[in-house]
Amino acid sequence: YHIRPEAIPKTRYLMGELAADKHVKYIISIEKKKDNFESVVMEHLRMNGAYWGLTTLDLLGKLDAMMEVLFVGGFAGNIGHDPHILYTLSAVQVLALFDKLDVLDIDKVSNYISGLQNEDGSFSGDIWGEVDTRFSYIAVCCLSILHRLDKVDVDNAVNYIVSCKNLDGGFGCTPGGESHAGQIFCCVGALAITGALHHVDKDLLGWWLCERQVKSGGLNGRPEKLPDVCYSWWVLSSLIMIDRVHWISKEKLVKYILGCQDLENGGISDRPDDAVDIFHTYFGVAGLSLLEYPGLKAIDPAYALPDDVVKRIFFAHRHCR
Ligand code: GRG
Ligand code: ZN
Repeated sequence: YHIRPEAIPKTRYLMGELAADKHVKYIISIEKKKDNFESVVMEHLRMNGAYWGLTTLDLLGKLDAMMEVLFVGGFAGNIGHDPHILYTLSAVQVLALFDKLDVLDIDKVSNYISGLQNEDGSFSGDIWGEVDTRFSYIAVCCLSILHRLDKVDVDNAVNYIVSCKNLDGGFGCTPGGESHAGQIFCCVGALAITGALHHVDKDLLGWWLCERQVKSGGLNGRPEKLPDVCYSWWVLSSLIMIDRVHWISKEKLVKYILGCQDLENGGISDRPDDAVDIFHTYFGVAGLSLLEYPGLKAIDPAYALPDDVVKRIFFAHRHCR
């Protein structure tokens, strides 16, 4: 994409406020420094990086102002890499952000996804067959965005997710797998999208999730673990989907996220004083959006896309279906 850095205003920020234009600058700078260490490590994740960076810009209200996108559809992590359902979702999300879903061969993409469903309702991530509730979420989310949920056995997909539910109310990767906030987001998100949230014990899961808030105000992903900004997404979106967000302190979490900013060069890290990255910058801003931080667009907790984008997907193009 083409960038106009001169369009970014220069502001000095105080601790305790969101350094919005620094973060815009940071996101844009990543695309420019394609061969530094972080970029090489992240190369296989470029499609996910595009989703994290571009969604953050949209939440900050800077998507249109900053760039035009020259986008060629592809569903691998990068050009020339193997396809995987993880990158397929990021590609679909990026196209949804730009209202360009029509460039897709929707039958081809939805056949690829439905071909990954197994007998027991689970989904594999690619032809190599690893099974994980992350892939159930991705399949359901992608097909819903493409209006093609009818291409898979939704009841069976729901049954598999329910079989990954634990006695503590949480969910794991596979049946019997330990509850983890990331997997909980995937399972609750997929159940929300398919209208099957009645399978969740909201009080039990809400209790487990709100116990993720630690003294500093941050959230961890499992008992006894360190807090990390990305759980502001995984935990908070789940709490919102089950109507239990008032069980944590929003003020303390806002403070924690703001304390993980690099106020000088932009970007957000997992914990205060760690190095920033695009993944935590996205989850920090998305978390603040869920917390209704002023000046940010609202984000949908199940689709992980701005509310206006989700509205456009399900209402604006009704006549096309
Ligand atoms: C559209 C937002 C969105 C996601 C797509 C890929 C995916 C669907 C979801 C991933 C869910 C997941 C498993 C997130 C957890 C990521 C993470 C921080 C893992 C680290 O786990 P550990 O055990 O670290 O290494 P902890 O924090 O427990 O010490
Ligand atoms: Zn993290």
